[in-house]
Amino acid sequence: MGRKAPATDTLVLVLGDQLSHSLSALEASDPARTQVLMCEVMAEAIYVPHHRKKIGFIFSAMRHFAAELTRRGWHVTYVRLDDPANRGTLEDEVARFLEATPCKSVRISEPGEWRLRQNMEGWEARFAIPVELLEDTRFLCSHARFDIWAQGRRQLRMEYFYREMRRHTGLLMDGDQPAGGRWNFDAENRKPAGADTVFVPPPRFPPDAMTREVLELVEARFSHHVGTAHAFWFAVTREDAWRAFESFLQHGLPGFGDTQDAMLLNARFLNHAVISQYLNAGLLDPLEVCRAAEQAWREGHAPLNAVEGFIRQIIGWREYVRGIYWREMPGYAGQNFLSATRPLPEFYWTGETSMACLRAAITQTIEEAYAHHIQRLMVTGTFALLAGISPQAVHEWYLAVYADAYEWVELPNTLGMSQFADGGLLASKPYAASGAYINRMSDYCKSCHYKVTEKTGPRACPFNALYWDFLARHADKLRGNPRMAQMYRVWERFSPETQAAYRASAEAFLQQLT
Ligand code: FAD
Ligand code: DLZ
Ligand code: SF4
Repeated sequence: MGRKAPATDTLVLVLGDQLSHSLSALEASDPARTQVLMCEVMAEAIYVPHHRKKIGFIFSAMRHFAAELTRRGWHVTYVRLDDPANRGTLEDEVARFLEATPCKSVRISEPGEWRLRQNMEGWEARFAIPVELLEDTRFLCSHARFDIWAQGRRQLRMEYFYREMRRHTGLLMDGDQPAGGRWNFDAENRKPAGADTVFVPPPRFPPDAMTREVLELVEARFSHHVGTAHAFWFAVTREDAWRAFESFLQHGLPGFGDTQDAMLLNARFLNHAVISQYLNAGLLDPLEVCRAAEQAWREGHAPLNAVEGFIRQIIGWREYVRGIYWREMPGYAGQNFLSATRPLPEFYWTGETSMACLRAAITQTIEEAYAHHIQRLMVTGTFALLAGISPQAVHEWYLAVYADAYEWVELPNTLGMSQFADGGLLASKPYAASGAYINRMSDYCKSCHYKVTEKTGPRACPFNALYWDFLARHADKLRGNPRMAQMYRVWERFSPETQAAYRASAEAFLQQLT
């Protein structure tokens, strides 16, 4: 700080999840006439109590990216969290920079969260210079394109959006037809993992001096946040993130589809890519990873069901939830279709519970700042749904604990897909399930205090009674859903005594939960 530049420069603010050299704000700027500002600020680290590994990852990746920008000839000002002059918010740091270094305008690629966008929309008035918010072109579907697709549709189903994105990107297309003659190979995916399946975990990158300094800072300033910064292994540069992705291409991608929904106590990552934290922070480019996956199939290194499944997650789900987020905010965050109000149980922050599935998913989350999709959806998510936990409390937890969590992607997944709080905008039915599902897809139940085959009583798997209690509690809202009709017919065939036993068992469990 302190260099007086002539007021001819543009200030480009680069956020902690915008670590891409192809960022629209950088591409639109001339390094010779641009001041780049990056700041570690307390407000972004604590608006939810982010996991210590997540803060460590973001700060270290920011510092490495700032150094790369400088090497490429950009004039970068980097504000550290412990800079005594640090004013603690992005807005106040931009103000401080402009006081010392007048600029003629500010340019930013749009942020990924609504709250920050709202805040930035007031900056022009405060700073009395133009503030330009550019589209984030790292996404494959612009806001306008998503709105055109969504316009006039009764239901916004991902599958149809995904087909549009296949045509738009040309990925896995043979002319105007899907490769292999089908858009979706899910029917061949989602098997339990055999006990003898061998999984290669993601590569671990030992922290360099820059990362070690960040981790010390995180332990000193955020020791009250969930997790630990110790045993840190994330990549913090694009180069290493690409190495991690190449390891997945070689070892994980061929079996990706088969074990997509499996869960195992001793294999935390199975065949998952473990790249969402890199994609979302900007270290990896979504189109580039999808093209590499397609090439792996075309060269015979991975089967089509796996590659199609992987590409669908990225150009389908990832883009689709972002489209929903920006279309539905700000009202979306407050939705609570099932009027769920129970506070989040304390064990979500500690992993201390007798339910082996939740203990595994939460302990892993605390240690790694990572859990794979089915752990998030069908273990921590389904339990919260069945137990009637406030979707806003669930949302804050997911946003805090995962290294890949930013509201644009986390909120629709949590509030919509997992908690059905949007009443079915995103998912056609709630992801409710009894213990049988977890037992089929995992080895968790074998070591559980509870018995998955027991339906009621103190040692019965809590998911069982909670499942039927959930259906009974929400019959007025869910009975008419055609995809729930079959389960309601089963419930209605139970004798009044059986129904009462389920409900009493669920009630007893929920009482001790609070
Ligand atoms: P893989 O299983 O290997 O999938 C490959 C990639 O596909 C991921 O890296 C991710 O970029 C993308 N992807 C897969 N599923 C989704 C999805 N449903 N939505 C968006 N992208 C997807 N993902 C986040 O990136 N950030 C979040 O904050 C987040 N919160 C979630 C909360 C809940 C309740 C649920 C059910 C899912 C959430 N997801 C979130 C989606 C998904 O769980 C993660 O993207 C995935 O687990 C990341 O691990 P991976 O890289 O090993 O993914
Ligand atoms: C998540 C995060 C954290 C923990 N810290 C910072 C920070 O200090 N500086 C910064 O520019 N960005 C940070 N981020 C990422 C932002 O919160 C993110 O850019 C917004 O949530 C929009 O997606
Ligand atoms: Fe989870 Fe129930 Fe299985 Fe225990 S028995 S691991 S609570 S599903």
